[in-house]
Amino acid sequence: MKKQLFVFFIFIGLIPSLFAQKSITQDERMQWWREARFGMFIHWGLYSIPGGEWKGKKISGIGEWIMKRAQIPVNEYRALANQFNPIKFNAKDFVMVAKNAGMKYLTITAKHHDGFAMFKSNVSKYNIVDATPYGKDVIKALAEECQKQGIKICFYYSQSRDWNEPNGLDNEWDFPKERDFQKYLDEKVKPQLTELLTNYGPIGLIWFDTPMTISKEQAQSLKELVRKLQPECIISGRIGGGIEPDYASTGDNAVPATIIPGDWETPATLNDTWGFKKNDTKWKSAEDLTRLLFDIASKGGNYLLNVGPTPDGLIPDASVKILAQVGEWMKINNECIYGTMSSPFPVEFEWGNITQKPGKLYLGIFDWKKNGLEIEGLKSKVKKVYLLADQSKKSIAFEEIYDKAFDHHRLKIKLPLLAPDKVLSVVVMEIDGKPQVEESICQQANGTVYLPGVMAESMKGDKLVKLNFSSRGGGADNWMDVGTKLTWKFKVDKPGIFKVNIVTSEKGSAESPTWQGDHLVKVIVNGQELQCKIVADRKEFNNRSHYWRKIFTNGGRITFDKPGTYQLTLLPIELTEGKLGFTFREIYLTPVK
Ligand code: JFZ
Repeated sequence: MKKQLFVFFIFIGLIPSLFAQKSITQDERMQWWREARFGMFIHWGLYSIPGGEWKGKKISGIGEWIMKRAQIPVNEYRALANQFNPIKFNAKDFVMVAKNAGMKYLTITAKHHDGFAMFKSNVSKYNIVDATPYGKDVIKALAEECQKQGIKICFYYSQSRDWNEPNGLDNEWDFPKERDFQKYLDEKVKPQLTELLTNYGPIGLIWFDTPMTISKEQAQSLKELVRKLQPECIISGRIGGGIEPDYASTGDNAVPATIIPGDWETPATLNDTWGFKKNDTKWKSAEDLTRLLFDIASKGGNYLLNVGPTPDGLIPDASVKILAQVGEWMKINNECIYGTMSSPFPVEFEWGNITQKPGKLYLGIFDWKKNGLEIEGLKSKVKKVYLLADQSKKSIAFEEIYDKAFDHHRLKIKLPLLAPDKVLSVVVMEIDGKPQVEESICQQANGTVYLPGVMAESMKGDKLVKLNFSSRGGGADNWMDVGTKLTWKFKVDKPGIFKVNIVTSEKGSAESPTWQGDHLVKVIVNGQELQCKIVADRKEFNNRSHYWRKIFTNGGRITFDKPGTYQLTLLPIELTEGKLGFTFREIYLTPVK
């Protein structure tokens, strides 16, 4: 009897914990995602059938937008479902492609703007199980396979645009203008999100997109729904309504020029489309993608790389091959990607970039320096240097130099003659404690002084202002007024004559980047004044932001006659009228031999 009473009380005592909501901190929620760094995006839907062509005509633009781009009537587009029969689809193959590339999560379009659900839905018959001859739930198959293979399954869901619903947003070619968006949210979006967050096990994240006019309350109610059903599920950057997402999304294919604090992700294409297009063969090289993966990690971000499966259910061969090549590199070098943090230096280097883990810096070098690499401004004590690809971790010689007069630290690393990897070679530096770097800008080993816009002090009159350099191409966004000026302080230890190169960048859509020049600017440095007109003296492909080139303007010459700390000011005198403004990115001061 006594024992029974004891058991009874134990049971009573446990009741509150049965009802307690397990609360989760933001760091806990983001943990797997920060560790992952690299994921696969899958854009797959009915649009893969036309694959960029409608009634014999090529339709320009991204493949999954064909319904809108060709203004296809709802009834004609819906009929595609009768043909959708991806019999070659095999969830295991999809997940293997991601896994082999070193990707840790997979985000698939559960419903894109066309409104068609790639999962079994009781909310709308317009779904892969009820409306196609195929009749099977590919999302279910993928979710199960991902769980088996230790990959996080995540869902893209278009919460505002729905070209199949009179109350969804954005189909204005086939539906009357008036709509009841709230009704659409209540009757389709929320019930479908509930299905997705109930029937497929734990979901890594929901990738919302193009929020359009969704209100704060509406976006908040979606966030609350996700939190209620799966508190651990991450909410991506494009939920809208000014609602705080769990991480930020950059523009598509946009790689920022510098470190961005906080959690963020660059979604990017392998060619120029997300959804499959028959004629898009503009594949990016595995080399470029690998370098971008490292560069993005160096700036603190995740890389979400897209594949667009064919209507019969295959990831295009070219995509499989490219990702496998990235995977080859990852097999040897993944330590410099998974779970790393951004570089201790605020800017990218001309030879590559840096990631870090406690006690270690990883130099990702794509421009190998057979005469050795010099790092300017690292104050931390270096304990050991070796190649990541070298399993024996054989020490590489290095020298730490401190210039007292300048209070300047320089590290010389004696690299082997041959790069261990043609694409991106990784040098590991073991350091004492947290990395410490000099605050001021240093002249680089090759003599160049690199003055990025983000590192300038920007003033408008006597007020500090903040320019935004995270736009596509990394140029200033919306610099429209002549009142704003930028100033840098920097150390020059190898004086001489220098060329002033003013670099602006293209911006706009990936399909048709734009640029505007003819602005009049002034550069003031060391008692010398230059005035110049921004013209395209040289255009340079930028392997860090593909679609948007750097435009170089030759601004003349300046002299530093002795070593010292100098200051340079850039100010516009006259800005050309127009929407683009002064897309200033950086100044290079390059020594004249
Ligand atoms: C959206 C979609 O419209 C597109 O079909 C695709 O799914 C892509 C991943 O996301 O397109 C966008 C959304 C936002 C930006 C660019 C394209 N943006 O912020 O630069």
